[in-house]
Formats: sequence, C-alpha cells, structure tokens
Amino acid sequence: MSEYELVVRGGTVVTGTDTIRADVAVSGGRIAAIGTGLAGATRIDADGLLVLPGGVDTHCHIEQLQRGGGADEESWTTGSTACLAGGTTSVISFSTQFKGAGILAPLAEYRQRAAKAMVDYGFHQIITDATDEVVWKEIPQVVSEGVRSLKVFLTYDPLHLDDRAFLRVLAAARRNGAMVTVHCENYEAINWRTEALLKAGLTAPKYHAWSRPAMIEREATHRAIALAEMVDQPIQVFHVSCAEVAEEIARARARGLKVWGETCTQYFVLAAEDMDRPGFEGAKFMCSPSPRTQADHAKLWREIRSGTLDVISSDHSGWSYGHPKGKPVNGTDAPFRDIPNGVPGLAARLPVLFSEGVAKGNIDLNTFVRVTATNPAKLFGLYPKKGSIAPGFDADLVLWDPAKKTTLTNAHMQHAIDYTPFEGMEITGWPVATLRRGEVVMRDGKVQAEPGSGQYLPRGPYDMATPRGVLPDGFDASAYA
Ligand code: DUC
Ligand code: ZN
Ligand code: ZN
Repeated sequence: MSEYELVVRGGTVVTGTDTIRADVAVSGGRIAAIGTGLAGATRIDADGLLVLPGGVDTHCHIEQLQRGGGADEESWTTGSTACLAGGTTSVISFSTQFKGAGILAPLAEYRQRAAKAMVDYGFHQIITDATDEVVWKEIPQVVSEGVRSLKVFLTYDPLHLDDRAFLRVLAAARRNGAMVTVHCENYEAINWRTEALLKAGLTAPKYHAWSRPAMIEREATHRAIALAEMVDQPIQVFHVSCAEVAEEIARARARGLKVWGETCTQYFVLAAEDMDRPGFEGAKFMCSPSPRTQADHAKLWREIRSGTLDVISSDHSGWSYGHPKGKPVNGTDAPFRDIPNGVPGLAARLPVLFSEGVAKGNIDLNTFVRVTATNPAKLFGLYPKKGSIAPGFDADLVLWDPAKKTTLTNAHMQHAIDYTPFEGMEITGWPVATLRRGEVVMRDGKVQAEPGSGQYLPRGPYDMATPRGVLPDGFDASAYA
C-alpha cells in the first residue's frame, strides 16, 4: 500500500521564502510530506512546472447583496469557476450592511448564497451604519461566527462613514479582535470636484479619474492611519493605487504601527488614459481609486519589492459592459458619476501578475507567492492553513507553466462578466492545473468541481489583528464609546 494518497512529482516547489525541486505528498486533503522519491496511490507529473500554493484573494466582491434585493452579476458558482481557472483556491468576499438596517440578516442570506462556492471562502463585514446596536451587539456576534475583519468606506454614497462613525468601528474591532480594512478616499473632496466637473460639462468616463486625484487618496490614507493609531487598532489600507499613497503606509510602518497596504492587479497595468476610449468603452476600466499613469506602474512594483505593499488582490467587482444591470445601468451616456465602479479580475490576477511581475523581472518568484498567497493568508487569519506549501497546510496547489505564452481573452476568465479589462495582453506563464485540498479541480482550463464543495473559513483571533497596547495618555476610549 502506498504511504500517501497523492504525490505531485518532480516539480519546482515555490513558497514565500524557498524554491526547491521536490515531490509534494498529500493525504486527507492536506500536505503530508515534501521530499524526493515520494510514492502515492495517485501521481501527478509536474516535471518542468512550478508548484505554487493556491492563490488567496482577500478582496473580491462575489454575489454581493444589492440594496433593494438581488446580488451582483458574479455568482458564487461563476466566481468560483473563475478563481479555480486562474489558480485561486481561497477568497474573502463581503457581507454587506444597508444604512438603516443591521448586519445579521444580510450575513445569514450571504452565507446561504456562499454555500454554493467551489473555492474555500470567508467574509469581511462591511459597516455602513455604526449604530449602538451594530457596534455593541452585532459586531461581537459576527466576529464569533468567524467574520474577523470589518470593511469601511471613507467615500461612496450611500456607504461612506464620517470620521466619528469610522472611530466607532475601529473601537468595536479593537474590543473584538478583528482587522479593519479601509477604502481611503476623501468623500467631500470627490463630491466637490465631481459637482464642478459636471457643471463644466465634463461628464465622459475619463473624468472619473479627474474627480479623485491621488492626493485625495493620500489624505484619506493619512487620516485613516492617524485615527487607527489613536484607537490602537490594526488596519489594512485597501487598493493603494500609487507610490505617493504607499508613502503614508511606509511612514506608519516606520513608527511601528500595525498598518498594512494592499494593491490590486489593475494598478500595475491600467492607467487613467484607458478611460479615454471612444464613447462608453472607457467605463470598462473605471474603478476606485482610479488607475493612475503608466509611469506609476514601475513605482508601484518598487513598493512591492520594499514590502510597503505586501498583498495584491483582485478587487474583482464585475459589471458587464452589455448587461442592462451592468456598466450601462444608467444608460451609455450617463455621466461618470452614475457608472458603477469596479473591474473583474478573479482569474486574471495570478497570470497578469506573474507575467508583469516575475517574467518581466519586477519581482522574484518568492515575492510573487508572498503577495498573492502567503501574506493575505497571514493578514486575515488563514495561516497556517492556507497560503504556503508545508506539512499540515491544506493541499491547495497550482501547477504553473512558467514559459507558456497566452494572449489573454475574456474566454480564459470563465467569469460571468462579458469583458476583461486585460483583453489582448500577451501573457507569459499560466496555471495548468489547480488542486483544492488535494482534489484536482482545474486541468488545462477545464474546471470540474461540485457547487457547494468549497468550505467556509471561520477565522479566530490572530496576532496581526491584535492591538499593540500603545494608547495616547494610556486611555482606552474604545472601552466606552
Ligand atoms: N472600488 C471599490 O472600492 N470596490 C469595488 C469596486 C471599486 O472600484
Ligand atoms: Zn474599496
Ligand atoms: Zn472592493
């Protein structure tokens, strides 16, 4: 009898720190051993391939509930298919709150919807209305159900929180041992500029970028960090679009604060000029914060190499170009203010980042693994179950052909959305098989997994979400307000 159920033979195993030629043995859905000459009941040949940990995408909007009923176009089954096609095996998506209502009922509905997932999944809890009931009663309950991160928006109607409400969420997170993730843009500044742009008749998609220049992202990032420092609460700044914003995070880190920075695939390849395509086409590239300039891409890679930004997510938020509830929900001549924000990217994330990052020499293989799998798993309490290849970890593996050349098209993405903003990109490197807990769920682009075979990932207390214990004047206001 073979010692192991499955052995992935002869590949190059890559973790966040090491690259070694080795076999990986799997039993009971977990990695059982790493070595040479391992034998198993089943064998997968990985000669010439990289063996990477399954991608961990800790910022993606899948089947997110919408105000007034229904949910985003991307369902848990289509979203899971896209993830597995692109080498991602775990995600953290968002349970919502609608102003004037609580968070328990939407979470219950969202859990039911997510039960169809084929990827393993957890949730961030969005807070848009920091009432006493929510911060003192409901947040403790959702955290006890394993939702150990809260998401706040400092801009966007009707989601945004003012500083007082943001402080109440930071305090609630501190009391309950949860991470806080923050969308940092200045609400009033965006509204003021938008009003002026619309009055001036500047309404085309490209003016989306003009409505929210980098300094308003930098200002909100600075403010979020200062307020988190006062409360002594760890935060991750979501979707940092450029180096000038990352500088705020570097300063916070140099002071020893528990502040981390995420960026997303699109900020390495898209630019504001993409929104200047004829007619409505620019809407395909519209997301917030706005993509910046081509020159910003190289600077952003530097922030990855320095470690200031240590997670790259997709921020997948799909709105089809030709669907009446998608980008043109308010008509194809709607002013930029009324076009839904977001770009799809679940399947594109790893191939685009490998190609632009590793194949073009911007980062090494281990950094690629760290920012797409290991660090997100650590930052959100999924480690040491997800995010690396070592005995005891879930056997989430991607067999990766580092030399394969592909012209990326929307058909490769396998999502519900009718376009990809990365259409036509020449890509080097591609996932040829995905294993989720030891099961082959994608081979040569064909995804085969049962809806409902994804597992919920409840998250318990963990160090990165634990406050430092450093408070102004030693006074813990979060115990009272
Ligand atoms: N920005 C977000 O903050 N979320 C989803 C889409 C987007 O563009
Ligand atoms: Zn956001
Ligand atoms: Zn988002």
